[in-house]
Amino acid sequence: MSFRIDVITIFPEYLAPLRQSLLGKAVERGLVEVGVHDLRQWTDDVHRTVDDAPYGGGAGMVMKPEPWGQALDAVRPAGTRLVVPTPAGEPFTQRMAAAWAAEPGLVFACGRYEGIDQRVADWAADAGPVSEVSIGDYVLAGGESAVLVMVEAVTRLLPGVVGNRESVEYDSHADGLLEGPSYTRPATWRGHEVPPVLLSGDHAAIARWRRAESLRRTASRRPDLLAALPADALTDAERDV
Ligand code: 6GU
Repeated sequence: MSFRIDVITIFPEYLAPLRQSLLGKAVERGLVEVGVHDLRQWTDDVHRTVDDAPYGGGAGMVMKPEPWGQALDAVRPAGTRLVVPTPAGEPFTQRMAAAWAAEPGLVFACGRYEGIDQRVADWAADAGPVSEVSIGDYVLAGGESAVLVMVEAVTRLLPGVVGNRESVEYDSHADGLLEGPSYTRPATWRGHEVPPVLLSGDHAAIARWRRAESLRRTASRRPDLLAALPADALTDAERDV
């Protein structure tokens, strides 16, 4: 069974990268199916209107619910998770990506302007899970680039999409820590040396060094991640570093 991804957007050409690179190969190999749909095909007026002024006043435009209702009726399989990218959503995480990768597929609803009439997400929750998610604390013009980010994070976790399972298991965030630095040949480059332990052939020492670098980098760049680790995630010695 392949993982099914549908994206509903007013900028279908923005999603062209879904058919390239790692994901494009997964599509060619039948591991992933992708459908990109122009929301305007579900408009009824000559102007193909998808937005209107907000009730209560204020800046910007809100996406009308009717085209979204028809689009989701046509595109969303019963029970499939609906993902709505929005800067007002809960943070998208590696944990979420892993959970979603275990589902049969995903439908993404890309909002533009000031977002989609809230009743769309509220109504859609009767037919299956709905996730309103943000990819970070900054504002994008629309959800399309966030969908590219989330689809890449999810699909690389699907069985067979990435050749090297280990490279997925040891990624930054897989164990709640950032990955430490990596090196390749030459051993000396422009006066900078590769850390000698990596040339030692002592695999236990290398594993200890990598763990220490991972902790050092996380403490320096993402102290919030260290603080959020479960109580048993660090040894007493590690906690003191
Ligand atoms: Cl998911 N959408 C938009 N429009 N802006 C964002 C975002 C999503 N995540 C962060 N900023």
